[in-house]
Amino acid sequence: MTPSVSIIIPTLNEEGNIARLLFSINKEINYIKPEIIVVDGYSIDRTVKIARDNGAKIYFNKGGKGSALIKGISKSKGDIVIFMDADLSHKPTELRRLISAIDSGYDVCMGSRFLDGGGSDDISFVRKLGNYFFIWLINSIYGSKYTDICYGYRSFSKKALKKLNLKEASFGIETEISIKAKKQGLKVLEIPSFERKRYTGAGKLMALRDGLIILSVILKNI
Ligand SMILES: Nc1nc2c(ncn2[C@@H]2O[C@H](COP(=O)(O)OP(=O)(O)OP(=O)(O)O)[C@@H](O)[C@H]2O)c(=O)[nH]1
Ligand SMILES: [Mg+2]
Repeated sequence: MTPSVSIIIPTLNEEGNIARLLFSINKEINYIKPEIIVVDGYSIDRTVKIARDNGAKIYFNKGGKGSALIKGISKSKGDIVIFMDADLSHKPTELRRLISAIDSGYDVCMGSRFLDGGGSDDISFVRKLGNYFFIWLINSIYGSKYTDICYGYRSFSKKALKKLNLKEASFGIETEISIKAKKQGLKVLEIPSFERKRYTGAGKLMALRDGLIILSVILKNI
């Protein structure tokens, strides 16, 4: 049976990216007829109009990327839920693997840029160092074997999302997921993923501010 799939896309001023993304998602997995949920942080550009015109369901949310994803979860109907950025960093050609992992019984499937076959055109030296530090810290504290922590291209079973009961409003949400998934003994699969450079527009993550937030998420979940 074809699984029902919801793709949640948080957006903040992504007018130059969103149509291209929605088109390529459809091209890749049109046969599944995924539910596409865009949760917008009150963009001041044409993101919302373009997303709506291209068939997405639109919701609005104040707060950060994390709270947008949490809102999307509460609205989603699919048995499989996927988080995907709007800036074309996440390749739609990897969607099928994210879906089949959950379909075959995993609770969570996480794209990893640092597994063989993965990579990134989008990560600066400073961010890479920060990522390695956080991966080491989490694996040391929680006894996990993650190869990537802060990357947002992931899929979930609906049941796993309920259990995870996510709370982080910020860019710390991926870290919260990784920690809680390990603590709760969820069945997690990492797959190699290649992160492309954002296609156009400005990134919203600020390395120092968000690095400190991620650190606080790690410490408060101990
Ligand atoms: N709704 C909502 N979406 C957000 C917010 N901040 C970021 N996003 C979206 O979350 C996704 C990831 O944000 P990015 O700015 O691409 O973060 P990043 O990939 O670390 O940064 P770049 O490498 O510069 O692209 C994108 O789809 C953004 O539009 C927010 O406050 N609200
Ligand atoms: Mg990005």
